[in-house]
Parts: sequence; C-alpha cells; structure tokens
Amino acid sequence: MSTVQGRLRIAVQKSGRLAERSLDLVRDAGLRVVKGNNDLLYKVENYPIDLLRVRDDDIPTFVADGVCDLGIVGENVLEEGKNANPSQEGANASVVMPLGFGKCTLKLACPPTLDYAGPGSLEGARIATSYPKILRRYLEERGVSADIVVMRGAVEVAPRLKLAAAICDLVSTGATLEANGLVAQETVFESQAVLIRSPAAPEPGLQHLLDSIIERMAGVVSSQG
Ligand code: PRT
Ligand code: ZN
Repeated sequence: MSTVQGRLRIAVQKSGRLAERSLDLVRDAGLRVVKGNNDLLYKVENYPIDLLRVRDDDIPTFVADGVCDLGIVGENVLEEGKNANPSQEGANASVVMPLGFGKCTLKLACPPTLDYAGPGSLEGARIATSYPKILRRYLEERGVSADIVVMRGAVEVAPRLKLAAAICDLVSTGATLEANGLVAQETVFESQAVLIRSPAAPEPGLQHLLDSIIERMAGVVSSQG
C-alpha cells in the first residue's frame, strides 16, 4: 500500500482582485481551508493540500517550476509572463479552464485630442503599459512600430503627464479611463481568471487527488454557469 507523504500546493493571490474569489472556489470545491502559522501558507485540513498565498505575478513561475501543482491567476499575467526565464522554455504552466471571474480587457486608450482611427494611428507614438510583451506582439501583428514605455502602475496618468500619447491598460468598468479623460479604443487581450497546472508531476501518490480537485473545481465553475 502506498502512503501519501507529500502535499499538493495551490498558488492563489494573497490579496487583491482575485484573492477572495480564488478562496471561494477552493472552498466550494470541498477543501476546508484553515490559516497556518504564517501568512504565506494556508492549510487544507481535510486533504494533504496547502495554499500558497503570493503576488499574482509569481503564480505562473511557481506553477511552471512545479513549486505548486495548481494556480489561479489572470490570463493577462500568464500571457505576459510566458517563458520569462529562457532556460525554462517549453515548461510553461498550462491552462486547465477559465474560471468565470476576474474578467477584464486589455485596451488601448488615448485622449480625445488624439485623432485615433485604428492601431495605425499609433505609429511612432509612445504608449504606456504594464503589459509590454502582449502589446508588442499586438502591434507587430498589425505592422505598427511604437515606443512602449513600461509602467508598473498608474498607467492612466501617463498621457496627462505627457509621458505617453496613449496607454494600454486593463479595463473592467471603464471608470478609471473616464476619470482620466481617456477614450477606450481597440481590445488587445481579453482576460479572466484561469486555473493553471504544472507540467511537473505531483509528489508520489497525489495524482488521483490532483485530478479529483480539478474535477470538482470544474463542477463548481459549470454550476455557476
Ligand atoms: O499584489 P498583486 O501583485 O498580487 O496584485 P496586482 O495589484 O498586480 O493585481 P490586482 O489585484 O489589481 O489584479 C489582479 C487581476 O485581476 C489582474 O491581473 C486581472 O487579471 C484582474 N482584473 C480584473 C483587473 C481588473 N479587473 C482591473 N480593473 N486588474 C486590474 N484592474 C485595474 C486596471 O489596471 C485599472 O487600473 O483597475 C483599473 C480599471 O478598472 P475600471 O473598473 O475603472 O475599468
Ligand atoms: Zn501583480
């Protein structure tokens, strides 16, 4: 008889827009989550599973490297981080399923004073974004060459500060764009939270549990339609 020694690990955002819904999904899938001794790790008391609570940006790498077996992260973060480490080429985390929450769109936006008639209007312009890889690919596919300025936050203030002529940022309600006098243009990328899994095998004896957790999460997601 094989004895289970290791534990599965699920990476979730510690705090932020996906944190609460990620925990809800885990709980709805039947996992009883209890706080551990430290803030980084929550334990599941009815299965050998831990939740690793981290910055969302770290989740794809943890899952790709097999530090975590599963993760819940925005597709935008997954896409932007693909093959961040060239030595890991081919070892990306893979998407198991979309989760139906955290929906947003990465959009180009500019002040109304910019005579915008499509991505071609941005030829030679400066565009501020936190998603340079996704934006560069989008522009390249359309034969547009622009100067991409990377900002980690407050992207929406860039045009006002004359740091950039346009921005490419996540939008959900559109209130931030409006408050900053920006007009939404093309959608560059559609995103929502996704469940991702590691290319690495789980610790011995845990494959069945991993499969059943995925199955239950799928059940929860489909019941939420
Ligand atoms: O601390 P950590 O690094 O973990 O969190 P974070 O600050 O990087 O991310 P967080 O918590 O803000 O967002 C986590 C994920 O939620 C994102 O990666 C997206 O997948 C998803 N998401 C959904 C959003 C939004 N909606 C969203 N509206 N992420 C960010 N925004 C921001 C946007 O950047 C802009 O500043 O909200 C503003 C626009 O919102 P509206 O409603 O005014 O249009
Ligand atoms: Zn982040």
